[in-house]
Amino acid sequence: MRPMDTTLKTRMSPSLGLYTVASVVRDGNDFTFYNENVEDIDFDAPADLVGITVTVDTLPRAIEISRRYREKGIPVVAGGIQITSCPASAAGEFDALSIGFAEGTWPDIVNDVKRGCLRAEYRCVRLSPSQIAGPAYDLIDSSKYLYVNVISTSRGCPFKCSFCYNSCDNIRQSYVNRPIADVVREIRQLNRRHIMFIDDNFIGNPQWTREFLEAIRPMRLKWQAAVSANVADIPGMLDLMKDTGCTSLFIGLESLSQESIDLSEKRQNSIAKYERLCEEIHKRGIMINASFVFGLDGDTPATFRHTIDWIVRNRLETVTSHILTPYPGTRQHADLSAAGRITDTDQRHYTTSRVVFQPKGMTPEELYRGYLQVYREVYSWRNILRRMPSDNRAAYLIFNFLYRKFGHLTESVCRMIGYNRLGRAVEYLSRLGSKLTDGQKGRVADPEADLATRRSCPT
Ligand code: B12
Ligand code: SF4
Repeated sequence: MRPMDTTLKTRMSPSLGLYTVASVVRDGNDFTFYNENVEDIDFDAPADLVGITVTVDTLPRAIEISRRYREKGIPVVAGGIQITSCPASAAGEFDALSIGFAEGTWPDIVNDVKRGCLRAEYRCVRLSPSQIAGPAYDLIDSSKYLYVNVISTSRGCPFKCSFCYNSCDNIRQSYVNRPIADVVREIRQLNRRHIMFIDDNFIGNPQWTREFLEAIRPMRLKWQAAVSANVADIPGMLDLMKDTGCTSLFIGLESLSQESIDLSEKRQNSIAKYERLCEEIHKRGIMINASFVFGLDGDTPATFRHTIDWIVRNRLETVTSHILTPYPGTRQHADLSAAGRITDTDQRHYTTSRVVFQPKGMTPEELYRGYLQVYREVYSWRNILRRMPSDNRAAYLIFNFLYRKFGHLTESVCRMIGYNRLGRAVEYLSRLGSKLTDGQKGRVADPEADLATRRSCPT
């Protein structure tokens, strides 16, 4: 956890990666899931095969777990973002590595384990839309999490920002959407009126997004998603989002320095358009969760003050900050490594809350202090009140106070009543404060009938 986090962060939602692996080869297999953010692993429980999903910071722990199982003679396969981005970092630590999508590797892995001929590497870096599997939601123990109403509608991102895992060599396929009917079916299966789309980029193919939003319009959902900063440049997109129940958009603004943005090869971001972007989103009653990265080469100690003032002035409802972290396999990592600027190679520290490289425009201490200052000041009482929006006040106050300001108190309440119950209560309170939009009123709530009359999307 980062200094400003509580277990509300680590118990926010389950790892969809593992539940997707489970849904790929379901028949005739039993699964046990362990999430060490939530529970201990029972290493004595019987297993024929162990699969671990690995992100950058969890690699060292995944290696420890692997060793314990391998000592018992149980084969261990590692997959996920880190293994896909930088398989070399895990070489020799697992019996097999799964590079890319489980949909194309796991069936072979299971068969090969059964036949006793597991290979060292399995690879699937391209998928067609209909090959994308949905997670086995029915296997999730929802009592452990704040939210299980999380849905992934795509894989990848059309952009390749240099600090993102999407810039890695093994991420060959730039972007692929699932068939709309599959996602609609999943929403129905979850049976919830509030959905979080957790794609890297929900507008990676605007034509798909338009067709999808039209398909869910009759469901009268409230939803949120992550989008790239070009959302306001796509004609009609923000209006359609508003009309179909969008309450909040997560956007990687990353920096207020165009030099830093250009160095990150983030071509879709233009600082000159940021204020208009915020205005256009706010005008439609949608909240903004902006993400910033500090320590890029255009940043100096003055960056923090300037960014905080800008955030408050533009009344951004929520802000997520990161210290630039060079993920192995990314272009950023290659550049910093070549320049001899990586100062800490312990991946447990690669949580975006530690300085693991030598910044250019400030000292590592200034970067760390500035990062903490952003959280402290953006979420001060005064600034929470100054940033207050005119719409969605309930959701705004819940996030700013219950999650950020009084997270430890909320965490204690969760321990008493259960994380999922609190998640449900928050959803209910947020819905009270946001009405059905005009675009949603008077529509029949039968998206499948509606879909049948719609031409299928080419993606
Ligand atoms: C939702 C999400 C969250 C949620 C939920 C996290 C969770 N419990 O999983 C929250 C908000 C809590 C979160 C928190 C954080 N996150 Co996050 N998160 C995501 C996000 C947007 C989606 C993850 C997802 O569900 N994807 C959908 C599934 C289906 O895809 P998948 O996991 O890749 O799985 C596929 C393959 O990889 C493969 N696969 C995966 N696992 C395995 C295992 C085996 C055995 C096999 C065979 C195959 C396989 O098959 C799957 C199906 O195709 C990703 C971005 C992304 N696109 O993945 C970032 C991402 C994973 N997060 C990231 C980060 C940095 C964090 C934080 C550290 C942020 C912070 N500073 O606090 C924290 C860490 C919290 C923690 N330690 O638990 C980074 C990780 C970077 C890296 N290189 O490792 C990512 C990649 C974002 C990014 N673009 O940089 N996150
Ligand atoms: S827009 Fe976001 S998800 Fe896409 S490559 Fe850039 S940082 Fe990664």
